[in-house]
This record gives sequence, structure tokens and C-alpha cells, in this order.
Amino acid sequence: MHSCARGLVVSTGKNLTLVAIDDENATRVARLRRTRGRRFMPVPGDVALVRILPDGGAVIDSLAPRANALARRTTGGRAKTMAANVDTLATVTALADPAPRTVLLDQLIAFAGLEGIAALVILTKPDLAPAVEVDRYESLYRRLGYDVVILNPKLGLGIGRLRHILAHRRSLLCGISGVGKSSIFRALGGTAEIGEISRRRLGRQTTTAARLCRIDGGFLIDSPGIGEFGLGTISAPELAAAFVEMREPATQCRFTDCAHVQEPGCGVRAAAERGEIDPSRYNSYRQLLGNV
Ligand SMILES: Nc1nc2c(ncn2[C@@H]2O[C@H](COP(=O)(O)OP(=O)(O)O)[C@@H](O)[C@H]2O)c(=O)[nH]1
Ligand SMILES: [Mg+2]
Ligand SMILES: [Zn+2]
Repeated sequence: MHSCARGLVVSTGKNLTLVAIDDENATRVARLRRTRGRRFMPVPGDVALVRILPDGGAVIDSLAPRANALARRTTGGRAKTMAANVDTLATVTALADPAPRTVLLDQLIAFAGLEGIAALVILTKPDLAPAVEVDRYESLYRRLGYDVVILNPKLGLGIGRLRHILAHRRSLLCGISGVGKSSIFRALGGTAEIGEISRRRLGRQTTTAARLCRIDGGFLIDSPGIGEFGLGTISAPELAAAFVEMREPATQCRFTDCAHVQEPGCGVRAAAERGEIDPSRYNSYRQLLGNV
């Protein structure tokens, strides 16, 4: 005898998967059903059909079809799926310690645009940066149309607004180590419980185990393994389309296949020279194109 349940995949270890069963507060460690052919590989955010065994063990029988899957793309053309069913990339950038890596932030929000999901710009550690820097980042990304949240979890600054923005969304926290992702996760009510289970049961996976917490009609994933997403090989028009402020100027280019770097009659470069495109954004574009 066994019962079936639906669960959200929280974390994936080598052979075991951590699932948060609907209507249960704790998470369960689940094995994957053995298959003859190709093995299916759950990722955080997957919806799994889970068999609960009489001894309390759990087996994932199958995964529900994914609304989307976010993959890390490599220049070699391979892709590794990192998360599923995510509709918001919650990028986290520290204003100091570690110093902001603007190119990485621009890469992340371009990635979100190309995947057709929303991007959120969370700026942490405002207490460690000059106020002018805080303002500069905030106004730059707000002008581009992104939701920007200045956050200091210790002081509770910005947490209420962030909670409001994340409600009813399925979000993935994304940013390099040390920027404050886990602090945000905890401030939003995510418990360490899941991480503790993974420490005990998934073996030595502590630093790579993802955590998921349910928030108002959605979820938030904190995954140390997902610091950045590469864009892989990307064409100039594709990349330029993901830079919102370049779309209109790009229509003014003399050549339709303009890469917006050194072509004559380039509307994007002209806009950058007029100061209508922020120098840091144009620099990111060129770096991501591999064309500096
Ligand atoms: N001064 C300051 N420190 C912060 C802030 N947010 C997080 N931290 C600290 O930054 C360090 C890294 O935070 P953590 O959440 O582990 O970052 P993660 O690696 O992205 O998960 C911790 O020591 C936090 O206490 C902030 O707004 N201001
Ligand atoms: Mg962390
Ligand atoms: Zn151009």
C-alpha cells in the first residue's frame, strides 16, 4: 500500500531528491523511480508525482511537464538545466563586498529577457557603499523599467516591498557567492530546515543543496549552485534585443545586421555617444558580445 502526492522539487543530490510535498510542512528525501531507458532528472521548481511508501520513504514516479526550464548554456553548445517553472529571475548584486559586477548583472537580466521571464534587480549592502553609488544603480535600472529593491536584511530595509513583489511568483535567486542571497531567503521566512535535512541525508552536499520556500502563491529558490547563467554563443541582434534601451536606436542603424560596435551609421553607438545609453550598459553589451 502506498499513497500518491504532488510535490515541489527543492534540491537535487547525486541519487536523492528533496521534495516539499503539497500540504506538508517538512520536506522528504525521495529516490527516483528506476527506469529502463533514459533517466529523468529533476531540478528545483519541478512538480513531481511522489509515491509515499509505508515506511515513510518516497519515490518520484514522474515529473509534470515544465512550463519552462532555465539552462546554463555553454559555448560548446551544451545546456544544463538548472531550474524549472521559474517566472522571475531575482538577481542579487551587492553594492560592496563583493564589489558590483555590472557585466554579470546585465548578463543575468539579458538572460531573463531572452528566456521571456521577468527580471528583478535586488541591490544589497547599501550600508557599505557611498549613497551616490546606491542612487546611480537604482536609477539606472529603474529607468530601464526593472523593479529595483534596495535591501538590507539586517535592518529589515526593503524586505516588505520585496515580499510584495515576489508574491504569486516563482522566483529564482541568482547572484555570485557572498552578495546576500541566503540572508534574503531567511528574511522572507525561508527556513534552514531543508538545508539541514540535506546536510544529514544528502551527504556532503551542503554547499550545493538548493532550498525552496513557498511564498504567497509562489516559491523562491535559493541555490548556491546557480550564481550565473552564461548566454553561450549569441548573435548581436539577439543580444541587442535583450538590452531594452537599444531596441529603438537599433532601428536607426544603416545596416540591418549591424553589431552596434564599429559599423558606420550605427544608431546604437550614436545614442551611446549622445549619452542616451548608459556607458556601463554599452560596455556590458560589448563585453557580452566578446567584442571589446
Ligand atoms: N553589511 C551588510 N551585510 C550583509 C547584507 N546582506 C547580507 N550581508 C552579509 O553578507 C554575507 C553573505 O551573505 P549570504 O546571505 O550568505 O550571501 P550568499 O552567498 O549570496 O547566500 C553575510 O555575512 C551576511 O550577513 C547587507 O545588506 N549589509
Ligand atoms: Mg547562500
Ligand atoms: Zn548599430
